[in-house]
Amino acid sequence: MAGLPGPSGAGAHIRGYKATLLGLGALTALLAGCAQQKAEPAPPPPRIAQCEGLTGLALADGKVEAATSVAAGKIVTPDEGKIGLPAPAAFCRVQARLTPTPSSSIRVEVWLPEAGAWNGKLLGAGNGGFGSNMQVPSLVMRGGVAKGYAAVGSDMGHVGKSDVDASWAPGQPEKVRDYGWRANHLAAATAKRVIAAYYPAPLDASYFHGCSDGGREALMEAQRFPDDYDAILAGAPAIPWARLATAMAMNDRAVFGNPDSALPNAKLPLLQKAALARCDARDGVTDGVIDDPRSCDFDPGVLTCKAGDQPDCLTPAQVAAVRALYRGPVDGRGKSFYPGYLPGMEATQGAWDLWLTGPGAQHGKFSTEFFRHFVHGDPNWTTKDFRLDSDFAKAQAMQGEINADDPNLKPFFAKGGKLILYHGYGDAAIPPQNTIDYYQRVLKTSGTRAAGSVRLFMMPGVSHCLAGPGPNVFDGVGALDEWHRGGPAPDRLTATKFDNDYLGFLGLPAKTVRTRPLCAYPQVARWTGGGSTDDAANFTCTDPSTQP
Ligand SMILES: [Ca+2]
Repeated sequence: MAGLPGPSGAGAHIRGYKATLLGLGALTALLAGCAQQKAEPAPPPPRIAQCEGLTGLALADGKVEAATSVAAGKIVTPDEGKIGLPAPAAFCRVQARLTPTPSSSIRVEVWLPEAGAWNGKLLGAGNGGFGSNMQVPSLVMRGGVAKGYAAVGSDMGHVGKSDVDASWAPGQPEKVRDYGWRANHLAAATAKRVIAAYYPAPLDASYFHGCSDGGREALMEAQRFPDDYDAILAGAPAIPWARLATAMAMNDRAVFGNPDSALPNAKLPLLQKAALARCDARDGVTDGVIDDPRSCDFDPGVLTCKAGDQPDCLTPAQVAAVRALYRGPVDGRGKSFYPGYLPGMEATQGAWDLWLTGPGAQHGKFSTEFFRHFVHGDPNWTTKDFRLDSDFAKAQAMQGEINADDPNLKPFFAKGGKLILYHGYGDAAIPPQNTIDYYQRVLKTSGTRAAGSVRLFMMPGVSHCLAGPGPNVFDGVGALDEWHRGGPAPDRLTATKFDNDYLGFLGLPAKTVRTRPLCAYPQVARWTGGGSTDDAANFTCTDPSTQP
């Protein structure tokens, strides 16, 4: 394992996965345009058995710039200057550049396991935040290659300082389209052409996995390009972007709009402790996790200071801010604008501190970047300038390129497509209720095939996409694969809590702390009453109305 970054190095590498996995979000007017973008099927290229021989391969919208054999264990650095990770197996690293329009420049990588190790399938990987690099997709691709998948990812067609940077967008409508929907669609086509050129056997199946913005990208593929993938795994989808970004600006104002309402990190444990004291045991297991925090009737008003501001209580302004975060933003008539966040994980590292309340919290950063560069074209705009009516209307006007909340998945389901959605109940970036709402709209809108084609797994105690006190690492792609190959729709998956969830996610050495079933919504996991509560075997998936 020479050269393997230690846990802290890998943790640093992955922090982007938590910090920046956000996404943009609906379009109908562009569908006709999308259809026009579809290239005519190209004849299969002549087969090239040598990896390096793929260099220069012509693609519909570009070419392969480099193809390099990578030995197992060699450190692969997807982005110059960033930390790399060891290759889990030998593969051929194909680097392509696509230029579907004169102002486009989409970097695509396809990672091809050796022919004898290839499982015949393709795994597409989503990005985080505003894209702009290969960091997040490379993690998913790495996991795919470890299991024999050919894998593909892209930088979504632009280079940014980080995936919280949208300063590349003004004056670049084609780059916004590349980010919004085109890059992943063309990446899928690129991967399929490279696969046809390299392997003697034909492609058997293709899947896509993304979380946060990657979840939005996953749904974009299901909604607009139903032929790209056979089955899709969408985590914590960032939809619809205009509403989400607006809600983020409102959440930022709820906390930072008044100097008295800002909530120091040191006070977050007061909230978590009080919420757990009220609701943790109700699910039958006192484990530091509220199984369905939507049912927890915790009011932060019980923590109100008797007088002044003390470290062990909240000021009335802080109580008001926390209530606003739980409730979610409301419009001028008091009507819910977007869902709120749920009690029980306020003090979890990487949850409220990172997203909602800490210095430089991501809600403020993402909403500022979104409104500055996608909406107003004003690099000086701040959330202090935010006005709900005018800003939301302007945001909606541009969201057609990036939004992916169309619940009509009939074409995807009609061809046999399968969709698994997942979302952590402790997510402080994108509210979990938003995904439950989307799932229910899909069932209502997508016809009789929907019930047999989509599953939702809500994850108790799980933060944004990954980590948290609840079991959070699970084999979603494996579940897609079994389902696509004719198995029954998944109703129960097993998730693991590791001592280091990032290492566990990457398949690197980590210690299992606890396993627990994830149950297809609306079912919940209930302890049978015997055996360890740290072992998934002692839980059943059951109707939530049954008493623990
Ligand atoms: Ca519990």
